[in-house]
Amino acid sequence: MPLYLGLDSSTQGLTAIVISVEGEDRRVVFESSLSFDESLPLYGTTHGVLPRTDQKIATSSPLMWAEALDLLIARVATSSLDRRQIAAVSGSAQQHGSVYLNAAWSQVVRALDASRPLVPQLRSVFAREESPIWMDSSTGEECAEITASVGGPDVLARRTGSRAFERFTGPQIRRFFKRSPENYRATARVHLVSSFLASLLSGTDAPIDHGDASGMNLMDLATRDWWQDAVHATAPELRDKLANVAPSTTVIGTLSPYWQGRHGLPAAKVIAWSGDNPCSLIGTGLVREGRVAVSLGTSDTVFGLMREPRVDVTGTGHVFGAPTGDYMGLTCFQNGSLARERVRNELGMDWAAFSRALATTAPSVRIMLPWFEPEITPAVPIAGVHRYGPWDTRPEAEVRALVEAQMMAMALHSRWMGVEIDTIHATGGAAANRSILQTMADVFGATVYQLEVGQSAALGAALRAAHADLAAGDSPAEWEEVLRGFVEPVATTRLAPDARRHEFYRELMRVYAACEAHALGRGPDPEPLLRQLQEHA
Ligand code: XUL
Repeated sequence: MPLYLGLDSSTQGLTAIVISVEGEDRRVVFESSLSFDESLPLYGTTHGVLPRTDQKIATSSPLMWAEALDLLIARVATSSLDRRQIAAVSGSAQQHGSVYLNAAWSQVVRALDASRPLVPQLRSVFAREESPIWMDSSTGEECAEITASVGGPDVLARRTGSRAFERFTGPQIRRFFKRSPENYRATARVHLVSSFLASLLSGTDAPIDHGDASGMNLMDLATRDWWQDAVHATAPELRDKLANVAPSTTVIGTLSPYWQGRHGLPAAKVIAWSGDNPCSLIGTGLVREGRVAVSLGTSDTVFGLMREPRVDVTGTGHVFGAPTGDYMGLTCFQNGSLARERVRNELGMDWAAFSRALATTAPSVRIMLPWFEPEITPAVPIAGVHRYGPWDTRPEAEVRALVEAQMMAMALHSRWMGVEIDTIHATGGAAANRSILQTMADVFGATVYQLEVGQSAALGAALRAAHADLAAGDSPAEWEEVLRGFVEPVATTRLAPDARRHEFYRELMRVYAACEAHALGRGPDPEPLLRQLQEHA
């Protein structure tokens, strides 16, 4: 019975899911996660991020990601699974983060020695010890330079799927080139987190898949290849330092002798890795246009499949390649679970009390802009929480204001996708919290479902492995067939919107938009609007 392994290297940890996809016996047979902070404390990360001296800079350790892979694969190999049945492996990783490797890399990765752990063998391959990750917002200057060089934000958005974003890999590479020209010169290969880990598994210099490549401001969405103008605008001689791009379904090789010799795994196929959001698209079952998923993780994201790339020229969202060969629209918010956790901690609550706070309060006319960290959507370079309206200082009111703000921001800033949202598949850690999901249903005016498997990125990676393995054999299967039984929304978890509350939120969202504009210096004082709504309510 073939087994498929999906890995997800997220901001805060690494997860493995193994599925069995045999006839009607379709289930998750293994699931395990580790937290970087807890399992690998020597690296000194907090929530997976290295100590920060500047709120705009966020980096992590590629060596730590590699060590986590070694640790978790050991867990898979020593579990009660029949590991010889693993037929294919794929993965998911936090998007945009980049790994800078020197000339020794390609040889070292090909010749990893199974008698020694991974980490000491990799110490000498980095041209940069730290990897900038998606939370980094330090490249405003580089974004402007790249944008100007290619002919403006609209051109960049139409060609690559996004205007220049600080966390995208192109601007990050440019900053590295400008700040550390020597180390940039010593860089033979720039990988994404996804293609770096895929390289380690396959013992090759893996390609970057279309899904993750479209988070770089470097790939042409139409040709699905590097776009020369953007590559030139980013840094000199960059083309040679970039791996090839390839469809997400590409079989890039087999598990290298290292994994076979050290952990007793078979020569399973390694399928190109992708970003966590493209993998979650599969893991939430969104292989047709129409529905969206909301992922409540370290970042909160709203995404859905698109048949044709409808690029957002207003500059809020992104169009990425989808693992199905279609496209996906996505809007990303930085103040996701860490903001929820922070408010919960400050109020001295546990998650049960946090949920109770939501369940026992009613919406009212006040607005919080929850920018505890610099925000991606809308672009907020300097962190700062703003409050409008008569402030209610009760802890439960603070919780409600935060969650309502997050949901209103998501509803407002996903309108560009042009999808009438009536059904949402909720995923990510906080999707376990039904009070948060009820607020989501009320704000969006949509029915919200939870999914059987919460770890949608790792599940999506495992399902991609299954799909690619079947496609490479005698019995290729449609995506729907591969997904069947894993991703259907669970009917009993259905949360319907409260019509009266939704009516209220539609009004409140107009006020929210006005508060956002005001806080960003782009609109008048929203107090009259707030008062008007109060009188009306
Ligand atoms: C998406 C984004 C985040 C990361 C973190 O554009 O930046 O969702 O992928 O997981």
